[in-house]
Amino acid sequence: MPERKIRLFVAMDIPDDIRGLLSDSMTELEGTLSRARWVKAENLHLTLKFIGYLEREKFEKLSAEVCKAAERAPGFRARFGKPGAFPTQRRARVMWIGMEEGSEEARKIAMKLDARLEKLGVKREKRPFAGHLTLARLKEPIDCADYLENLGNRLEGLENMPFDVREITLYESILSSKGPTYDPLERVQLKVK
Ligand code: 2AM
Repeated sequence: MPERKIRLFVAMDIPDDIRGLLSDSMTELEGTLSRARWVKAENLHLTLKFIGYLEREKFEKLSAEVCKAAERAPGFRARFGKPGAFPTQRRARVMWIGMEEGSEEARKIAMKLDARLEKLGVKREKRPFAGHLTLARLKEPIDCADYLENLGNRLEGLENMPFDVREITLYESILSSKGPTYDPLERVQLKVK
């Protein structure tokens, strides 16, 4: 891809204690599910808007639109819940953790971003927003019901770990043969309630 374009997305970050808990459980499961590409602990995030490749000269305008969307969206309390899979548990391609609290607020931010960034030529998301934290991607679809149950037991504590979301982050995604690196370019504060 030419240097004049950068690959971007907007995400919600997660607190370090949750990152640590997820990372421990993922490491324990990794050995039993080798056909999966597990997300590196430092890369865990909840995507609000995937932007894709954008011409560098449009970056300032895009960043300004992300700021405007954030300014109008109040900070909120979030809590992760149970693991799940897309498209279904029996033919899973992606394993994730769902949001027990805060999904409506996250959806509203995603909608605002979708509408604002369309003006800059970013494709609107066709699928309904489903806030999720991706843990693993499968090379081929598998029945992952047992893994999800196992994961759910290990991650029971998550439901008692609420956290405040006060900002969103505009990331550059740099792809390489070693996997993606996510570079935070801007951290944007949400509206103080
Ligand atoms: P996912 O967790 O649903 O897979 C950075 O690539 C992030 O953007 C990923 O976490 C991914 O979310 C999300 N994303 C959404 N649509 C994408 C696409 N078409 N290509 C790559 N990533 C996408």
